[in-house]
Amino acid sequence: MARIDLVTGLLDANSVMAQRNKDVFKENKNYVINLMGVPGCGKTTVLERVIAALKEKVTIGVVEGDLYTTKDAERINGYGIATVQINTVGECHLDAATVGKACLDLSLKDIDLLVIENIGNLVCPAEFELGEDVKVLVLSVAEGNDKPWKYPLMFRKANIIIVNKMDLISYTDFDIEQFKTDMKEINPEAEVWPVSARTGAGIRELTEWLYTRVKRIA
Ligand SMILES: Nc1nc2c(ncn2[C@@H]2O[C@H](COP(=O)(O)OP(=O)(O)O)[C@@H](O)[C@H]2O)c(=O)[nH]1
Ligand SMILES: [Mg+2]
Repeated sequence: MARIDLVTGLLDANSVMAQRNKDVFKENKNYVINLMGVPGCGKTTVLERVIAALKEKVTIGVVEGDLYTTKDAERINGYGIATVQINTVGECHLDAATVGKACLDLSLKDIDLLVIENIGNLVCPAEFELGEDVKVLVLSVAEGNDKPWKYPLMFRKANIIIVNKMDLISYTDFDIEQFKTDMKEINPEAEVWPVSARTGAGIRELTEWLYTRVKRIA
């Protein structure tokens, strides 16, 4: 019983901070993505593709969540993008207060698109709002068709699901049509974008969609 109260309290406190972040993002006209998915699904690689496609058109900022290292932030910095690193030191998700604090190191008023790469995990990040406009989940074809059913909260909360590593699909038993059918049941509102961050297939459609969204509020 005590554990349940503690968890509820934590989530309530997080919601207050998430709303505060939302207000700040709105004031600064930032379109904010919470980028989620398991370790290795391709979050950073997809982000690199998006940056390469959009960095001349919109100003991008990135918050990189990682357990211990700065490896992803170094990759993103290589593109000349303002990046802040959060090391959670074992925590399996980012929370709104930590993100709000990290954003103090970014010039939000100059940023159109802010991407927050969350900790690789299909469980906890789904529960913690960060003040984002959109939750983007990356699922790679190597993860299997059972994942929406095994992690329903994440798949219910995601607004966009990027099915990545389509270049590898013939080596797996992943069935994209079955996935779309499952998603119609679990979360019919979610948009499904099959891409390969390796070959670039599907990336143009994704970035065009994103560009329209960013422009709408910038
Ligand atoms: N074949 C293939 N490999 C990919 C693709 N996207 C990412 N990878 C590889 O998957 C690994 C993990 O990618 P990364 O972006 O670091 O994943 P993250 O942990 O989710 O950020 C790296 O070796 C990438 O080169 C893809 O579309 N196809
Ligand atoms: Mg990464």
